[in-house]
Amino acid sequence: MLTFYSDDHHLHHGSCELIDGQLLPCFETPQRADHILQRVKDRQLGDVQAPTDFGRAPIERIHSAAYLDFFHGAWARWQAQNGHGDLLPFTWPARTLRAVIPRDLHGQLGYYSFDGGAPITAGTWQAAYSAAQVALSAQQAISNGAHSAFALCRPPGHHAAGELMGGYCYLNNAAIAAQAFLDQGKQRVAILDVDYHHGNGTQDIFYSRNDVLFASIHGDPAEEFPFFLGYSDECGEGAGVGCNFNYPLAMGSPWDVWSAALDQACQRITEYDADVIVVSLGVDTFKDDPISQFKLDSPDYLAIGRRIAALGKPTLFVMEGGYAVEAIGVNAVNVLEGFEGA
Ligand code: SS9
Ligand code: ZN
Repeated sequence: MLTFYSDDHHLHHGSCELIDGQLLPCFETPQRADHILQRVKDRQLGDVQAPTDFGRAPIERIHSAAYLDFFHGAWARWQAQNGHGDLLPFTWPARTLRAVIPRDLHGQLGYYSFDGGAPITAGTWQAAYSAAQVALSAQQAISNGAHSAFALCRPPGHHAAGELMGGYCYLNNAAIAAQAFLDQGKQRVAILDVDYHHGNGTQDIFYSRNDVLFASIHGDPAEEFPFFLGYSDECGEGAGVGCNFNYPLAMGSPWDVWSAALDQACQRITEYDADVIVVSLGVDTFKDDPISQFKLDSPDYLAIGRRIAALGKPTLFVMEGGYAVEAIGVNAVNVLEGFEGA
C-alpha cells in the first residue's frame, strides 16, 4: 500500500491543553506521526510519497473561504498584537449568545472553534494545509487505480466542521478527500470513522446529503468528548435521512462489543453500495490510550483491517487520533496490514 506523508506536520506542535482541570503537555504530538512513519518503513508496507499540492480549491469545497482566511491569517494577527504562546480561544457563542463575527482576534477565534483543544501556533496552518494535500494525494492515487492508499495525516481532521476547529482538528482531511472523489465522478462515498471519538465535523458536513454515508463507532457522547453530537438517534436530515449511523459504546467496551458495532456499520455500508470507502483511522480505541476508554489490543487492529477489506471496495485510510505514542505505529499499520491480508 502506498503511504502519503509530509514532514510539514512537525511545524505544528502545541504546548499545552486543559484536561480534567490541569494544563498538561498536548497529547497530539509530532512523535505520533513519526512513530507511524517508522512502522510503515519497518514493515515495508510500500513506498512513501510526498504530497502533490492541489491548492486551496479542493479544501474550499468543505471549508468556507472566510474560515480559511481566518485560520491562515490568525497567527500573524496574534504576532502583530505581541501575543505570546499558542493562540487559544476562551469564549464561544454558546446557546444564549449571538453567532455574530466580532472584529477582535479572540472573538473570531471563539466564533470559528468549538473547544480550546486546537491551538494555533506559527506552523499550524502550513501543517494542516499539507495534511489536506496528503489526503488529496492519496485520494488521487485511488482515482488513478490503486485499490487502497494511506494518508498519514497530522494534525487529524474529523472534529473539524465547515467553519469550526476543535478537538485537535483544523481541516477535515477525510471530508476533503471524500468530496474530491465525488467531484471527480464517483456517485457514493462511505466514510467509516473508527476513531474513539465521534467525528462530529464529518457528520455535520454531510448530514443533509445522500452522496456520502457516515458511520461512526465511538465513546458514548453522553459521557465522552465531543459530548454534543454522536448519539444513536442522529440519522441525517432532508435528503440525508438514512445516511448517518452512530454506534455510541459504553466506556470500557472490549473488542467483542466494538467488533459487533463494526459489523453493523459495515452492513450499512454494503447496503449503501458505495463506490469508494474513506476510513477515518483513529487508534485511540487502544486499551492503553491515555485519554480514551475502550479496550482494544494490538492484534484487534489486524481484524479491523480484514473486516474493512471484506467490503471489497477501493479504500482510502486517513489517519486521525491515537495517543498511546509507543503503540500507535503498530496499531495503525496493523489495520493496513490486516486490510492487505497479512
Ligand atoms: C478528554 C478531553 C478530550 C479532545 C480529544 C480530541 C481527540 C481527537 N478529557 N479532548 S481524535
Ligand atoms: Zn479521537
